[in-house]
Amino acid sequence: MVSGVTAGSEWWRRAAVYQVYVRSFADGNGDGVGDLAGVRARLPYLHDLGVDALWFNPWYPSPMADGGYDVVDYRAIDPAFGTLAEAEALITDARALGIRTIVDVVPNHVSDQHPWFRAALAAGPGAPERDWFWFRPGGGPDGNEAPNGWVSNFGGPAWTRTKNPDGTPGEWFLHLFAPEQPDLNWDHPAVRQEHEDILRFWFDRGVAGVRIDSAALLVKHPDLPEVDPDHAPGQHVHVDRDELHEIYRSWRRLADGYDEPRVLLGEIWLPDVRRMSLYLRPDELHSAFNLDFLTCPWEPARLRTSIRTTLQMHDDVGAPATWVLSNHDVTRLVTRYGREDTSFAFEAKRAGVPTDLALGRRRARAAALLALALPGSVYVYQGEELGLPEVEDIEPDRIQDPMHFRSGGVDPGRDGARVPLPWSDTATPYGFSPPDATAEPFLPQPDDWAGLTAEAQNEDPASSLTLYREALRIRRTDPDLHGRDLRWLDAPDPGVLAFARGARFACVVNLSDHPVELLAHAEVLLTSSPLEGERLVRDSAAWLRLRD
Ligand code: TEU
Repeated sequence: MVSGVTAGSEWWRRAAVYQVYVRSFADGNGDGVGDLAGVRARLPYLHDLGVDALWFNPWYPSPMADGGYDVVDYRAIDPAFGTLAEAEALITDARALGIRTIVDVVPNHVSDQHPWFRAALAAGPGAPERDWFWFRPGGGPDGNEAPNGWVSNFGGPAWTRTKNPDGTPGEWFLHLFAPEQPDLNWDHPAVRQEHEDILRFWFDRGVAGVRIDSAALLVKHPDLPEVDPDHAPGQHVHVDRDELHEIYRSWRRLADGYDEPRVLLGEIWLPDVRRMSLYLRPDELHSAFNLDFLTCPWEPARLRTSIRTTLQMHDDVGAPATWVLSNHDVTRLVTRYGREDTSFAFEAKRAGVPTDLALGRRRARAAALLALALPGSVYVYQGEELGLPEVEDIEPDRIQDPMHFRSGGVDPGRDGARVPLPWSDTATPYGFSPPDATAEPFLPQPDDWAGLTAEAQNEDPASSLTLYREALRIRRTDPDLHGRDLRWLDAPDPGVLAFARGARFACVVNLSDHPVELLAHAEVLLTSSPLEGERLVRDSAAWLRLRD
């Protein structure tokens, strides 16, 4: 049976990849936490949706100080999620349905409970084990000042002081994220060796590729100097350093050694897209998330520029463009697009901003048709296909995300985009957990999600799920969408984006504040909102078959 799979060794060039945040996807054993049994049971859903691959957020043993991005053992599965045997069965079952698997590797840091970090702490200052990390004495007469002024991505200092084995205050260690996530020292050969072994471990188990977490952060200036805002390109003290490229060249050689070459997908947040494209040269990573598009506001000029720049810079290095509308780190689209400021910026994330969810929902549907019509690969974050909003009223004592705590409670954190999915029924747990569950979902679900369940949407022609399924079907089966081409069309209005693909496919997105006439066409393939006669209403999109 041929399903949502793209044949050939370069499947990743136009794949639709579905992101599974395991903890919140589906709970098979009733403990309120999603698990691999839950995912396996829902494979038919993912197959019907029509995706080519699944990217799993970290599923390894972890104290979950950062939702699994604090890994204790990279070669095992967290017991809350299942076993390695189940992961292997899941990889095999998915592949039998034509769905490939991508796992998340986290090379920048480990959990503070990882055996290496425990050994380094126990060994004390000066021990060789400490060289796997960045331990430094503190400044000031008592050593109680951080070794430098670097700031954590989650807020606050990027350094935490240790206690010596005898209980006295000791050295400090570097963590670009939470203190439970000490940064590894990538200048150390054992660190490099270990990660290549981890890649082989998963590649040998049949995963099709890896998503590389915080891929531009691994290498630090060996002297750990202060950040110089005027640094030369490639010379920032801890972001996007030139030395990174050699690491990824080595990973690429490893990935290319497999009969079906494995794919390297980078999470690279860089404001300079040209610098990002360097990672996508033919002997480095295959692909990277398009975070410029992800953060773009719902504005025609900004989106057009982002699309143009993306296509140009990917063409320059021969890599496929990627299109990402949301992920587990950002505000759900329906909520974001319903606000006055429709861009996404971590620094500006606030709860309680006035939001028009109906408007947001209309725009999110239109954005889906835009993203799914563009050349390259596309990512769908679980729940995006259901049109889920951000959950903004999680009680403080249920919040999990360190971003919330590290900001002193100012930042609402990312839990609102990670609430367990609603599958069926009319009240929590909405089929997320089985009927005999012993615990409630680990994050609370809203009372008003009955209409958003997969079951409620499944056969509704107007639902978000139906729109995604239909768009993914057309994207997969229409040869006009299989090339790398995109031709901008003259739009009837500056607020309209219009482009053609292949011989006769066109996508029109109306971002103006009024309805516009559709382009001349032979057939309307799909629309995100009902047409008004021949007019496309504001904040909506249409896929057309053009005339010969
Ligand atoms: O995110 C990396 C990352 O740098 C941003 O998402 C970060 O949160 C932002 O830049 C804050 O300024 C990845 C994962 O996607 C995220 O979930 C993890 O928390 C993070 O790495 C640490 O592993």
